Amino acid sequence: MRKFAIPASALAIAMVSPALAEKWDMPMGYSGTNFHSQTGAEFAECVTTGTGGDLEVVTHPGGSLFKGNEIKRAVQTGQALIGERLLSAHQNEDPLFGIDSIPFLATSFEDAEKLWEAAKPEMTALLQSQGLHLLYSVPWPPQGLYFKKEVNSVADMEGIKFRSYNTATARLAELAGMIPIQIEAAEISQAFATGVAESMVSSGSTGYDRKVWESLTHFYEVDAWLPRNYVFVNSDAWNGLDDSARNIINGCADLAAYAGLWRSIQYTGFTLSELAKNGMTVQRAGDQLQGELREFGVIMTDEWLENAGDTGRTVVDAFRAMQ
Ligand code: PCA
Repeated sequence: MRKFAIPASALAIAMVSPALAEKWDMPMGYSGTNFHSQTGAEFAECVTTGTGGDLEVVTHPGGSLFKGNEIKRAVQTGQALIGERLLSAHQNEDPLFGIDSIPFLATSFEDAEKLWEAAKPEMTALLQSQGLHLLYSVPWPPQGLYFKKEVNSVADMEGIKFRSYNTATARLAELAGMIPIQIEAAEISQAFATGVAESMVSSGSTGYDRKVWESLTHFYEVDAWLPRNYVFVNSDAWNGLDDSARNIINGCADLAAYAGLWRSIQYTGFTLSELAKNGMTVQRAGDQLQGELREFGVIMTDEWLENAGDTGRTVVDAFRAMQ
C-alpha cells in the first residue's frame, strides 16, 4: 500500500521503465536570484544531464508553484515529487527540525556543518517517518538583527513588530518584548513597506534579496545561528527509481551541498557590503545587546533540550564531542 497519492504515471514510469523520460517539478520558497535557488537550479540541471534526460528536474523558485509553507506537504502528498524548504519552519511538528535555530549553539559555518553532521542520522529517520527522503542541505549565512532605528539593548526593542520565520524567531521576539508576525521571505518587502513588520532576524542575504534598505536602516551582526534549507524527495518516488538514477541524484546532491556552502560563505561579506552601499548602518551588535541576547540563548537552549528529549540530547552531545 502506498501512503501517498503519487501521480500513477510518474511512478509507473520510474519503476517499470527508467528509459522513458519523467519530469519532477521542484517547488522552492525563495526568490530565483537567491543563492539557494541558484544552487537548486544547478542541481536540477545536473540530474537532468546526468540521467541523459530520463529524469528532468525543473525548479520553480519564489513560491511560484507552492508557497514556502505549502512545499513540504505538497511533496509528502505527491503533488510535487521533490522540493526545498527552510528546515526549521517545521519546528512546530518536531523540535528536532529546530536544531539549527538554537541561539549561539553553532555560530560559524564550520560549527553549523558539524551540527548538521551530528543531526543528519536522526533527521533522516524523522523525515523518513514522514514519507520523505533527505537529499541535501545548505546553510544560510549567520543571522543578525534588522531595525529601522538604532538599537543598543533589548529595552530598545520593546513593542516592535518583528517578522518571524519559525518558532525560534517568534520565541526570541517574545523574550525581547516584541510582537512576532510570521511572514515568508517572499512577502517581506511589502510587509516592511506597509509597516506590517518593522524588524526581523535574518541574514544579509535575505536583506539583500528583498532590498530591505527601502524600509529599514540598521543591520546588527549577531551571528546567532545559521539556519538551513534542505531538499527532499517523496519517499515512494525515491524508492521507485533504479540504482543508477539514485546514484546520479546522490552525486548531484553532494555537489550541490558543497557549492551551496561556498556560495553562502562568499555571499555573507558581499551582501553585508551591499546593505551598507545602499545606505544601511551595518555593524556588530554592541556588548550590551549581544550579552542580553546570549541570555535569551541560554533560556532557549534549555527549552529546546527539554522539548527535544533524548533525541535532542544525543544530537547536541554528538555535536559537542566534535568540538
Ligand atoms: N533567510 C531566510 C531564513 C534565514 C535567512 O537568512 C528568511 O529570512 O526567511
